[in-house]
Amino acid sequence: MRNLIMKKSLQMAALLGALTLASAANANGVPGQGSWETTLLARDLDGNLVNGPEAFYDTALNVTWLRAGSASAMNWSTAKAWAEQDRFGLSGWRLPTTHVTTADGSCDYSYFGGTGCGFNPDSSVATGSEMAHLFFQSLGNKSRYIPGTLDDQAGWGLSNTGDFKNLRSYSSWSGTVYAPQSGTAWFFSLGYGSQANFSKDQSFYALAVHPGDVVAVPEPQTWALTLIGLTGLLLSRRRRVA
Ligand SMILES: [Ca+2]
Repeated sequence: MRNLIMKKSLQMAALLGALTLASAANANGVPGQGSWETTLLARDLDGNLVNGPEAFYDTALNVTWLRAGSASAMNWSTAKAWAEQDRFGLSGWRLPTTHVTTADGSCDYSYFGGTGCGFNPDSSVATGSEMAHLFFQSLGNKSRYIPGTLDDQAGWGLSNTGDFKNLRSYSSWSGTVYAPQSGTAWFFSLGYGSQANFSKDQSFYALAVHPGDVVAVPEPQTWALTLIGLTGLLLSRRRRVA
């Protein structure tokens, strides 16, 4: 009975965590915290090095994260459409996925010995969700509770946003639908280091990822200019030889 009450109150805490807006962090990355400095490789996708990278190749997950998260909170369908739009001449972008370990796809509370739901969810490459890996491993952030306890953890929250833009201390949609209730989908709280499912009508933020390493795709015009440049170079060389 006590366990049930505790579980209910934790579920409530997880939901509150999903809805509470702590801040819209956009600070510089924290050196030495997490692996982001070596595992998130800057990718310039717009051919302009002055404005910085547009994405980061995640060497651990083998996906490329769009540098800028969504500017606003959206319901799940809108967030999915936002993530899946073509960018830099490239299709195939998507919302991050959640790895669900239970047979029926339901919640398996991590603070009761499970892996997929609540605070401190699995963040491993093989069996964790992509956002959990980003939050815990790459950026070295901490969940609200000390793993296996109900005690607040010093320094919990989104203390490191790496070099991302619009990475907010708020919930972010996963592209994975919650199988037992198709009207809901998984989310990850970048404020509390927790994940669960919530009604698709709720407004959450979104991140976009692309499978593999996305490198700059030159526009046809750029190719043409490159060819003209090379042809000119060859001609001038020939003239010099002659
Ligand atoms: Ca750029």
